[in-house]
Amino acid sequence: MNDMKELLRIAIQKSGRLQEGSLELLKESGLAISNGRDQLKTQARNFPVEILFLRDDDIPQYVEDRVADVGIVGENVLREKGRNNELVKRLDFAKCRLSIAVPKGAEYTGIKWLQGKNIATSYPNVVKQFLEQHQTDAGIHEISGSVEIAPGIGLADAICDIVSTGSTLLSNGLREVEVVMHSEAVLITGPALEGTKRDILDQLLFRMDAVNSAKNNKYILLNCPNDAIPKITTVIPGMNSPTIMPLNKPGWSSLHSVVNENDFWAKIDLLKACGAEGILVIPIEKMIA
Ligand code: PRT
Ligand code: ZN
Repeated sequence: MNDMKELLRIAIQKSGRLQEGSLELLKESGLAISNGRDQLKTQARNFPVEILFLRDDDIPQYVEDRVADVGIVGENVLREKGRNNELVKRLDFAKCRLSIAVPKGAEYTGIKWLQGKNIATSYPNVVKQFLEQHQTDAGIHEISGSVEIAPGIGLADAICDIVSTGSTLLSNGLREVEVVMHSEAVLITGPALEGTKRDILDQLLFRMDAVNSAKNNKYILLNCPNDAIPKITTVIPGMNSPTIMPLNKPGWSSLHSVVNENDFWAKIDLLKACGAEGILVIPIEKMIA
């Protein structure tokens, strides 16, 4: 019998903006990994996974070529470089957008303003597709870094680059005028992953779901008069239904539930309006529906 254990090989960024978030997600999914400096690869001690550390731009190709089975990259890189890759899961970190920016003083009138102009970018394929979609013909000048200085030195009329807070654009006298795409870190696979590797990936995805739902939700405890319970239950129904426990004070209960991070503040206001008091909100570590 072949006792060589099959491993799922996961490619993540060696260093840069995706590295920390990728490692954190894998660790929170229960993988015991040590990431020494200058390591090219490492094996999880308690899960059949090997991590490869690579440049993010190379990851879609390595995954396609089966050097790695799955990878974590920005959606922007996937769109630019990926051909035979499948987006398996959005990972909810490294959020940014790929945008077109023009010099602050330019009288930008809309996408047609770009007609006949020159755009500097590290994302020629994405920009080409965007221009085609908007039936606009512009020159694309591919550069690999410091794209934001291109208009200032007369290399281009506009740029297309990653924007997060927008402060890089601002300090280079540029103004964001079109969002070409929104991006976040994503998990990708190559063509049709099967067998043991597929099973390992499914286990890992299950864990990642538990980690991410926990992050997006909070455990909430509050006190309320008993007659407010039905109304509060409609505001925070929880995973199944809230838990109700009597307070020592007649006519009052303690209600426990789960609330989503996104509409958290709006719900707190509603709960207060229903008569809730003593509201406690506690982080959840893992959440399995
Ligand atoms: O060495 P390697 O090739 O692996 O890394 P890299 O230099 O190509 O990539 P890296 O580490 O800079 O970014 C990796 C991924 O992080 C990107 O592909 C995006 O998906 C994502 N991401 C999220 C970002 C940003 N936020 C971001 N702010 N990538 C780059 N930036 C740049 C932006 O271009 C600007 O120049 O950061 C600068 C600051 O942004 P502002 O708008 O906050 O000023
Ligand atoms: Zn890169």
